[in-house]
Amino acid sequence: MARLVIVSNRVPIPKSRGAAAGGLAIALRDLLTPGSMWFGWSGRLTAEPAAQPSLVEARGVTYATVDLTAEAHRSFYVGFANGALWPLLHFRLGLMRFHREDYEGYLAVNQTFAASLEPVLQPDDTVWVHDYHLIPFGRMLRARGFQGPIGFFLHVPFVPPSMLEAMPVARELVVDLCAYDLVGFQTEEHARDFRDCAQRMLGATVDGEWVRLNGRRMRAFADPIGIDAESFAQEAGRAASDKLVRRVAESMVGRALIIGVDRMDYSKGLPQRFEAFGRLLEKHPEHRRKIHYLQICPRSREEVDEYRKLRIDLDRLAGRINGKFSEFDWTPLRYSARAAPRSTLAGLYRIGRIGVVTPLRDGMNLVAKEFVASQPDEDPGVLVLSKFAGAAHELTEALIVNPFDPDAIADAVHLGLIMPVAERRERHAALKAKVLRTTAQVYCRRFLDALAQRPLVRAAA
Ligand code: GDG
Repeated sequence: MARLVIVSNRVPIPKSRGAAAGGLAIALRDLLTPGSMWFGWSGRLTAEPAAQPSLVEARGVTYATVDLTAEAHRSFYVGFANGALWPLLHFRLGLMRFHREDYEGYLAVNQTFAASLEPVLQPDDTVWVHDYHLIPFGRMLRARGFQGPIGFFLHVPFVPPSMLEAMPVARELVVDLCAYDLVGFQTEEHARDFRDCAQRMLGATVDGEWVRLNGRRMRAFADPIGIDAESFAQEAGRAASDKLVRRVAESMVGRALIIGVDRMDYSKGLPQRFEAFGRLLEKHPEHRRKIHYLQICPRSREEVDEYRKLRIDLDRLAGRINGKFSEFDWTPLRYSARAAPRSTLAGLYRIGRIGVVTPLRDGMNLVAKEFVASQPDEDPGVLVLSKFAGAAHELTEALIVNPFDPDAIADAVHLGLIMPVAERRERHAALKAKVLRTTAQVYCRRFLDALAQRPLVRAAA
């Protein structure tokens, strides 16, 4: 059987546990059977990185990592990937900071990665590349002579041509995506936007999911990512005995818990959500003293200015809401910038009466699925979900809101708080069935099956 090689920016080597709060590490955790390899950045900055990857083996899986110089990391990761691509792909043109030297650095790091992976590849390996940090990687690996299948999955959204064109190197990015055999997106909308870009910007021919460019065919399809729903649900059940979960439950003294869990990122719509909570307490004073809103938002990407500004905004907003509505024995909003252990998180989702997931734009959003999986079937809570999260394409029984409208979020939370148990059960049963169906395993299998069809595709092209 062909060996699977995963390539991603960060490599979650099992012993470095705490590092893996991101969605990708979790989705791929179960895919790596003995014999497979995971390649990427070590997380270390060194003055003179070795050309060969350093290899660590854990449970039969080889983790191959390379170091970066501080300057390469700045231009590749902070500058181009997170300072230009991330805002662009989340529809935030105003936050996009494009500098040609950052793009050069991005290309150079991709080239370094391709140069150090290629010598350790075997001819019949299958290579699966992940996310926006590594768009040119496939073309570069191909140029070094690797002939096996190379697939790419974009975890974040994609944008229509009119928006992508604002990026000065848009054409290059679309050409690079077309160099893969298969590109997967979270939703059909993102896949279609990409095919439109290939057609409009490169003159490619599009036929259903297939894109033909310069006599070569590639496929761009939707493959929504999921979670390991069964085991998450079990973990949530067990977590009732978690010390921290018990302490939170006791501190609620019968009040309803509204819970939000997000990396501290401007795409997650946190200021609007905080504002919505203030609106809820204003418009529906009957809920005062009867609810608590707990927002867990571990800090992320603090090297990027915009993220530091967000932290300051949230501190200010939280202070304002608590200053306005707190009583001597009731604080409406609790907000923590520290990461919680995964089992605690599962337990907190379970005792949550309302899950608020209101990103302004999100590839999928796994928190929505984790909240659904964790809820008790007999007395489930309600999910309030942004229409701009990929998850909203599947989880249509949630209360779907426009995340730019704090009043609409407040109204949905109110509706969730007063919703009769029969309706909550009905919605939850439908949502849970979906989360159990589109799991992380199903997502991986679909992608790898589609990638395995590629030799036939070549023959047909
Ligand atoms: C990208 C895309 C796409 C969060 N806080 C803590 C914690 N988390 C975990 C959550 C969840 C994961 O991190 C976050 O995943 P999301 O999907 O919500 O968002 P991104 O990190 O932006 O992920 C996204 C995803 O990739 C997968 O393709 O869905 O659209 O942006 O699993 O539970 N985990 C722990 N403590 C925390 O405090 N342990």
